[in-house]
Amino acid sequence: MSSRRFDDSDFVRACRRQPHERVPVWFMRQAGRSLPEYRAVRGAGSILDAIADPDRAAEITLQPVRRYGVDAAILFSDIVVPAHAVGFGVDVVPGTGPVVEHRFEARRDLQRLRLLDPASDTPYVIETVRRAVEMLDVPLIGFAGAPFTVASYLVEGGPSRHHERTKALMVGDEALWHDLMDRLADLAVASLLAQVEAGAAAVQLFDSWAGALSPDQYQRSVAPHSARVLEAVGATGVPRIHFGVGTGEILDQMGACGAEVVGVDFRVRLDAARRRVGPGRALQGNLDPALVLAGESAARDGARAVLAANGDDPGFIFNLGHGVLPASDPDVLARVVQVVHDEGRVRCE
Ligand code: 1CP
Repeated sequence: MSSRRFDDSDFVRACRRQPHERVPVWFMRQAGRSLPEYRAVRGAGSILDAIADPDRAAEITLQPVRRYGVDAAILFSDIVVPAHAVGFGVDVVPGTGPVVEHRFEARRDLQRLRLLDPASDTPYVIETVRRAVEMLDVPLIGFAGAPFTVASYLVEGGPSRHHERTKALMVGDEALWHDLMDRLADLAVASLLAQVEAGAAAVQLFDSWAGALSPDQYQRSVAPHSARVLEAVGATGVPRIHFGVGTGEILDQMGACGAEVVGVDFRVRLDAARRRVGPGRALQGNLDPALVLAGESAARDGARAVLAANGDDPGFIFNLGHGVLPASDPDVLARVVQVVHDEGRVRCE
C-alpha cells in the first residue's frame, strides 16, 4: 500500500502547509484507556502482547477513527517496542509504563542494543500497519520514540520525574552517551522506515521528555541524534512531526531538526510558538488535555482559543498538548472534533 495514497488528504496537506478544506484533527493517545471499546479488546497483561497481535492492534488503531471522525489514525504500538524486540529487557507494566529489567549503566550494556531488523524482529508491527492502512480511509501516522526519551527509560529503569541518571550519564560520560544515542537513533530509523514501507503516510518522532533539558544540553547532546533520525526518514518523502512536552524554550532548536511539523504543548500559545519555530514549518497542538476532563463547554472554549491563536494559517493540525488522559469522556472529545471541523479556518493562498 503506497504511503503517498493520502497526499491529497487535509492532514497531509496541512503538514506540508498546502491549501486544504478543513483544519485536520487527531489526538495523541486517541486509542487507549478512555475508550470502552479499547478496554473490551485490549486484554489483560502487558500491552506488548496486544501490540504483538496484529488483529487486535489494527482494530485498536481504527477505533478512534470510527468513534471521533478524526483525520488521521496513529499506529497502536509503544516507543519501547524496538528496544524490547532486540532483547534489551523492557516490559510495559499496566498503570506504570515502561520498566526495564537491568538499567543501562555502562559500555557493556550497548551489546543489548543491536541493530533492529524489522522484518524478523517486529513482523507484527509491519503486519499491523498493512492491515490498518488497508481498512482506513484516513492517513496512518507511524511513530518512534526519539533517542533521548527512549534513553531516559533505559537509563532510569522506568518512568522518572527528574531524569537525573540520564543527565548524569549525558554529562559524565559523553562518549558513552553519544554511542547510546547512536544505537537508539538506528532503532528509530529502522522502525520508521519499515512503517513507511508498509504504508504509513506520515511519522511522528516522540521526544516527550525533551523539555527536561536546558537549551545547551538539548543542542549538544540530543538535537544531532533526533536530526539524524528525521533526515533518514526525509528520504521517503512522507511528512515528519517532531513532538515534546514543556519544550517552549527549545522550539526553535526542534524546528531546526528538520521535521515539517513541530508539536507544541499547551504551555505556549500557537502564535508565540509559530514565531519561535520560524517560517516554513507547520504546527500541531495544543489544547490542554485536562480541559477535556472539565467538561464539554470548557473543552469547546479551549478548542476555540486554540483555533483563534492559529488564525487561518494552513500549516496547522489540531491536537491536544499531550496525550488523552485515561479519565477523558469520549463524547467530549467528539465535540472537540466537531468544533474544529465546523469552526476552524484555513486560508487559501
Ligand atoms: O493499556 C495500557 O497499558 C495503557 C497505557 C499505554 C498505551 C495505550 C501505554 C503504556 N502505551 C500505550 C500505547 C502508545 N504509546 C501509543 C499508541 C496509542 C495512541 O497514541 O493512540 C503511543 C503513540 C505511545 C507512545 C508513548 N509511550 C510515549 C510518547 C507519547 C507520550 O504520551 O508522551 C511514551 C512516553 C510512552 C511510554 C509509556 N507507555 C505507556 C505509558 C503509561 C507510558 C508513559 C510512562 C511515563 O509516564 O513515563
